[in-house]
Amino acid sequence: MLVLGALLTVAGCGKPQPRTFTVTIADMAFGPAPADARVGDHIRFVNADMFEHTATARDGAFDLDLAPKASGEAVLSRAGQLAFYCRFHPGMTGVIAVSP
Ligand SMILES: [Cu+2]
Repeated sequence: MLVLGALLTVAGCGKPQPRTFTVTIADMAFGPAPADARVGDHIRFVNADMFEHTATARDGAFDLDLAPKASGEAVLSRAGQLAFYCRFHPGMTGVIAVSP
């Protein structure tokens, strides 16, 4: 019992586990960005559209080429406002607020 208690304490003190959020692309637009993303979390971009799109970070952090019905994943590596867009359709934009 003492050992179990110690293990639980250690696990509870660790960094939060990275989570994976999904941003769906449909009808030539990025869906809503997650509201509480943190550094280390993953963003899964799912292209549900019938056109090819990209999910491209303006700061160069990632550049995912997404064929129709394909998906790709990016890791949020630093805090701040992460702006992204589609290289083929510059009107397609989004922003994720990333907490430290
Ligand atoms: Cu596009």
